[in-house]
Amino acid sequence: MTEYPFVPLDTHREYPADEMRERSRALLQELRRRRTVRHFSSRSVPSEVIENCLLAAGTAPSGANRQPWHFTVISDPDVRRRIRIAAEKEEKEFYEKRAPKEWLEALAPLGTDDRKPFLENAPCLIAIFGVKFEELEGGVKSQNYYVQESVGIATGLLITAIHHAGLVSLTHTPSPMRFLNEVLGRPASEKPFLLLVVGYPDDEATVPEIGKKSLDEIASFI
Ligand code: IYR
Repeated sequence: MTEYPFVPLDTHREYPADEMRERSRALLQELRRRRTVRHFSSRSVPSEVIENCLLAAGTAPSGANRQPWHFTVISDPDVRRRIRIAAEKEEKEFYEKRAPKEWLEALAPLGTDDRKPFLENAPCLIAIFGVKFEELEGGVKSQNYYVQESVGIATGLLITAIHHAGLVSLTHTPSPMRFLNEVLGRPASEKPFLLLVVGYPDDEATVPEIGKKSLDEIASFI
């Protein structure tokens, strides 16, 4: 059993109350500008920006610090096409057969359907996997913990970093997503979490006029 050395916390910064208020307000305003976008330009994105955003996602807390995530960045047009074909096949089943009426009614105002042109138009797809266990030397399995929670937090940071860099994203969840393992050559120990579509918005991009819940609706203080 190895123990980590413990070192003084020297990265924390405390701000005067006014500055803290201002910083919290500024980040709120910045995040309020984020919109999920479904219409992408084909303009390519700088790879260093994507790399930095992935490293930002990788700062997320995780169960036992196992960092149980894997990101596959797909810019190859042939692979994007294969993903589009496989995703549209599943989505057709979903919209025509699998989805309960109530679910379809919830989606109707957003105008989504089984066509996913953004999987080919956008310059960058990031397939996010939760790593259930690592295979160590000699076939020994090392279990990961709180994989869904950890990968969810990392994905939130990734979306935030992408927005902060001035790009837009779309969380796409074709269901089921197992085809991603096959297309991207990932092992069965990795479970697809979601597909993040990343790029610049198309010049004609529109977004639905929807709002976010108020503080009263999302929080209680006792
Ligand atoms: N996966 C489908 C359906 C879908 C489901 C939810 I919940 C959404 O918020 C949006 C879409 C699709 O991507 O179209």
